Amino acid sequence: MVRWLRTTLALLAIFVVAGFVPAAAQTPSPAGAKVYFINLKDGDAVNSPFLVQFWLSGMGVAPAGVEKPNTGHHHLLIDTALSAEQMKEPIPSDANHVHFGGGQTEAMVTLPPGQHTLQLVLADWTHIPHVPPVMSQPITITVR
Ligand SMILES: [Cu+2]
Repeated sequence: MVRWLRTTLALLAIFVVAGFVPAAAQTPSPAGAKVYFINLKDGDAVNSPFLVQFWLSGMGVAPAGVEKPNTGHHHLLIDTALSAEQMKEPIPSDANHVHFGGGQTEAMVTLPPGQHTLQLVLADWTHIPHVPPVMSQPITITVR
């Protein structure tokens, strides 16, 4: 028992010294889960502000902070993408990464004229994308 404790403490010390922090756990998604835009498709032209409607199949929507299997909340990526590293972390919150932590399934979006890319990403109650990720294809739209 004492030896076990000593070994455990030694290992912990090594982790601390090495700066090793286990990554926050990612939540599994069920097979076949999909998220996509209902009312927009690649190549569309819109007037700003415009409505964006989110569809989710194979999973449910739950507000941020509510831990429940096979659920998540929507995120809209605007003119950006998540790197492989970012896919394992809470999604940033800024003008390019919009959270719908209240469980919203649509939003009015205001963007300046020009081309913009939009992508939907579902993430778990702590804002971390699922494994495998549940995300739409990015679409490019033109704001008139
Ligand atoms: Cu979020």
